[in-house]
Amino acid sequence: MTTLGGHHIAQESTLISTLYRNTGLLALLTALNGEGVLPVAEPVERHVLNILHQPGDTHGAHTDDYPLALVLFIEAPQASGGGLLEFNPGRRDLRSLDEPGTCRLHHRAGDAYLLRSDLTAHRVTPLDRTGTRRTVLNFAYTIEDHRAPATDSAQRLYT
Ligand SMILES: O=C(O)CCC(=O)C(=O)O
Ligand SMILES: [Fe+2]
Repeated sequence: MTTLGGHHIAQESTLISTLYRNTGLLALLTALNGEGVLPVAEPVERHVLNILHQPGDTHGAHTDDYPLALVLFIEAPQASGGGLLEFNPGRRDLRSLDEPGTCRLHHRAGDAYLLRSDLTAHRVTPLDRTGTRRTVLNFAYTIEDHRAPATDSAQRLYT
């Protein structure tokens, strides 16, 4: 997997940083979430690019530092090509992904999903073909009174 942190994206693209803070988008996310959704101030993790581009590339099981992830699909393989999102609704423990109830979803370029990503373990299944790419923008958002991230894993992945 190749990643690009938000600080690099902001240097190269005003479009993505502007879209991230778009008031209409924030209003939509607040309506969907049922409570106020706020942009993340931290520059590395607030909007990142993740590219799976080699057979076997995967995004392993984890939970996110911030409460909400809006994932926008720029490129995606066919459902048979891997790159499927897996999560077990309401389950935070990583083992839940190997237990009954796990959802496995395919997305196409142009799709997006919103996930309560700090409380839901999630991962992306390995790409299984050459010549396909799965490229997503992940916009992280927070909510009032959310505590600061407890680990440095995002810094290690994106800087
Ligand atoms: O690519 C995806 O669908 C998930 C991305 C993700 O979990 C992340 O960037 O933290
Ligand atoms: Fe995530």
